Amino acid sequence: MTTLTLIGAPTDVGASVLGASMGPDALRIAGIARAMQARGFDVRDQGNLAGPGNPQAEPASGFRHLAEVAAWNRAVYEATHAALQAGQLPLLMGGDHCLAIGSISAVAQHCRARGRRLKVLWFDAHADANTPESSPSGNLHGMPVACLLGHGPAQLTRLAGPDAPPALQSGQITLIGVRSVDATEKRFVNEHGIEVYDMRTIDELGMRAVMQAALADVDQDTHLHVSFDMDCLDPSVAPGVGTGVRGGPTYRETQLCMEMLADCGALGSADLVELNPALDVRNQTAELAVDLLESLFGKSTLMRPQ
Ligand code: 5AB
Ligand code: MN
Ligand code: MN
Ligand code: MN
Repeated sequence: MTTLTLIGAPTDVGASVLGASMGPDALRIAGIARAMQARGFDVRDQGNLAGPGNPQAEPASGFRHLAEVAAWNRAVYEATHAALQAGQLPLLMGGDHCLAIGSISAVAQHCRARGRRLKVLWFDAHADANTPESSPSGNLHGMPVACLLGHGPAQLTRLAGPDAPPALQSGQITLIGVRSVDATEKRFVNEHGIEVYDMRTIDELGMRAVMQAALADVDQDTHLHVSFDMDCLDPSVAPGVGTGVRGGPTYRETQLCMEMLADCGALGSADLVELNPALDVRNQTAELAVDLLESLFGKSTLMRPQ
């Protein structure tokens, strides 16, 4: 039986809208542990990591809260790495999306040490590819993709050690659901040749073809990491997010993504981030997150034999 380790990171230091810090408890209240047990996992809820509070300070040299973001990411890195080393499947419960720097850096280090191929699927309304030079806000939840590719402050690009290479090469990450991209991010994504399935592509090709293409190079030897920003979904179904953008995938389209990810059988770790209970209505976005995670981990409504 696989052990699924729930890692809570209750912080919103990477965002300017407050509230994502309550995400882990909202997921617990929505029954994440029970739902994952029902999927056949031995579930260990590690509780919440500790870290600095949110100073709500103005940006300094292009960032808000760099020291605090670095401290949280070090904690996420250590917890994620320890879980992977113990043969467990870590599920990061954020928290804002800056925390994926820590989780994915740990996954990359783990895969590097074992010679395993890593592929990251990044579900998001945003590209999260700003650098401190380009960011319009200074918010570090808008920069994790750039940091993971080695563009950002050393405190965040070298979590695996002073001599570690960037966590990812640009061919290892695919962005899905994108519809709000800053001009500078567009340039970054294009210059680095990052694979992107934006909403227009999803409209034109349909979610099934997009997911088939995104998973085309994933095989049984691949460690697949899913970084899921709840604002990927249309805000009409997922209101509990700090930076919602209309025109996202529907409930069914997102379920199909999760089901196809489950079918590929390569999932090794995941982040569920940017859930903001302060903006939610009766915890429905947390319940939706648990519902999607059930599908991601193999719950199926399929009525025909496969
Ligand atoms: B999220 C914006 N591009 O950099 C910026 O929610 C938004 O993790 C970032 O995807 C949104 O501030 C970050 C305008
Ligand atoms: Mn994001
Ligand atoms: Mn987003
Ligand atoms: Mn580069």
